[in-house]
Amino acid sequence: MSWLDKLKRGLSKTAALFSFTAADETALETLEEALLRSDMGYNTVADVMAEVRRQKPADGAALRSAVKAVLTAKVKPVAVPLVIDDTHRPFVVLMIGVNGAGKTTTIGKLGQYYREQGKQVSFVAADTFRAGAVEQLCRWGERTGCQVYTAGTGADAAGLVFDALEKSRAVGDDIIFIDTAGRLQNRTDLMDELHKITRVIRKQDATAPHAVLLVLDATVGQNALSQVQAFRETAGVTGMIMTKLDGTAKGGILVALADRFGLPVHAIGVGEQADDLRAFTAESYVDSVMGGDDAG
Ligand SMILES: Nc1nc2c(ncn2[C@@H]2O[C@H](COP(=O)(O)OP(=O)(O)OP(=O)(O)O)[C@@H](O)[C@H]2O)c(=O)[nH]1
Ligand SMILES: [Mg+2]
Repeated sequence: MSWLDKLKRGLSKTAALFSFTAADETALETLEEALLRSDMGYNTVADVMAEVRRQKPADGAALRSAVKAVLTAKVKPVAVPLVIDDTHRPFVVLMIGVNGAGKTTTIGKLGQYYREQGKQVSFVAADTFRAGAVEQLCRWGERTGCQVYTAGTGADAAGLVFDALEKSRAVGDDIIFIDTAGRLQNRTDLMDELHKITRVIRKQDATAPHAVLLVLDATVGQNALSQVQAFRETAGVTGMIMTKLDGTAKGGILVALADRFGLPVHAIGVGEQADDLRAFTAESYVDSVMGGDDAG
């Protein structure tokens, strides 16, 4: 099954609602409901509806293409790939997010991707909080041929990060991904730990971290908004990766996020395997939300 098929399968529950036989009030109501069900949120839906109405679509096909155009325009500005600036060696990427969002898995996938590009990549197991977290990242290291820096469960995460960056620079890594413990956005103690990690990174390289990636689980729907809000303020998020789009009908949340924050969405997760990560593009995303491959 192709990744687009996986994505469509996840979103197909909403997709069926996007074929219209007319552009009348009933169709517009159906459209509004479909957008709300995809977890786009009231404000964004109201905005989309207003723009669609302004275009005065004459029939079902015109309505469908109007929706497509409006959604694509909203999402396009945030479809920005992650750029690895190779003047930084290593390019330091800090991965953050709530528990279970997919941080560790996404690091594994990114490691695989950049190894295939010929980069020398390492990981830091700075989730010293959850039992099993170090081992999980080590398995990804073995699978992808990336060095993993560890200090074991219970160790000081910031201390490990400091040492790992020093070693990484010494061996000439191109990229280093720092895995962190999952933390709820309202846990100030854990948010403080994140600050401490950032401070320690800057001691090794004043320009780092070069990317702070917030990993978001698409299946949480509207809750993603408060996660972005909190992590953006406390951790200086530079971009996002949305996971689990293969298993959800709530993919509309991405439009709400684009609308509200305008932060780059670098990639999307469409499964649990090493190659289940895709660049995020507006067209394929909107196609998948709307059911895609018709003339509309
Ligand atoms: N279907 C699907 N599952 C995913 C995806 N990304 C991650 N997962 C699964 O989600 C679960 C949690 O992933 P982890 O990578 O451990 O998440 P985490 O953010 O590191 O979790 P903590 O370290 O506990 O905070 C695992 O079972 C992953 O296999 C995805 O894109 N699609
Ligand atoms: Mg993890």
